[in-house]
Amino acid sequence: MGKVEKRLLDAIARNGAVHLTLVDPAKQSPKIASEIVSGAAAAGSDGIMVGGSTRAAGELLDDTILEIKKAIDLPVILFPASEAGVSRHADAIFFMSMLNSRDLYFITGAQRRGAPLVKRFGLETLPMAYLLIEPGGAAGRVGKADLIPRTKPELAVAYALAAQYMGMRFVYLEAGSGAQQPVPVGMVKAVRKATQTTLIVGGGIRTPKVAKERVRAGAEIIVTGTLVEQAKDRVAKIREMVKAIKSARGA
Ligand code: 1GP
Repeated sequence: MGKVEKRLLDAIARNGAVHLTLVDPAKQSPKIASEIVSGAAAAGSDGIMVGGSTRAAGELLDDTILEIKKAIDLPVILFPASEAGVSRHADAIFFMSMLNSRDLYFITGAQRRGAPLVKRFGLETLPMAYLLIEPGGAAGRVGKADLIPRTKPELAVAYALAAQYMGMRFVYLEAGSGAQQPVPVGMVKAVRKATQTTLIVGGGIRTPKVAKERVRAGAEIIVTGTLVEQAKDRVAKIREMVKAIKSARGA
């Protein structure tokens, strides 16, 4: 296990759950991205995920990561939409497969193309199953996902078990960025109960209450993107979110 994974697991062991801040390089300049993550770090977020859009690539991706790393010392984990989302400047990469895509490219194609680069850059890999739940948002559309219905937790469980049996250590239940409805609590609970992987939940989580319910149901990593992009009083908003996530298990 690499350093970043160990740091995440240690933080989960200490606090019950952690918060990751998602930054999409296509949505703001590298300078603004560094301001966003400085706020997130001050508020107690545990790491930064970079990616989430097909335009998050090349120089813009590299420059965003370099600015982020200048500003803070939280781990920076790539969250690539394709092989173009690999950067030598990150600390680690969610080496992910969208198991419920209808397109082989998102299951093994991008991975085959990206793997030699990951090796060349010496990036730490965090093997992750990326499961798209209704409504799925842009990630679901772009990734041609056969969306898991909100009413079918058993289907999410089946995919998550398959991921575990294939050796993936992380499962991400994704409702899509900006989703009106986050992943249902019952689905989080069912996946938690049936599997031992580290469980990530994201998409449409905007309030501490919604985050807390999902941590109590078994999520160990909560991802928010939109919240940090939009918030005027960003640090206060993330601080409330982080507090809810880290106190959820004890309370
Ligand atoms: C998207 O789950 C993440 O990949 C974050 O979603 O932007 O809705 O927080 P939000």
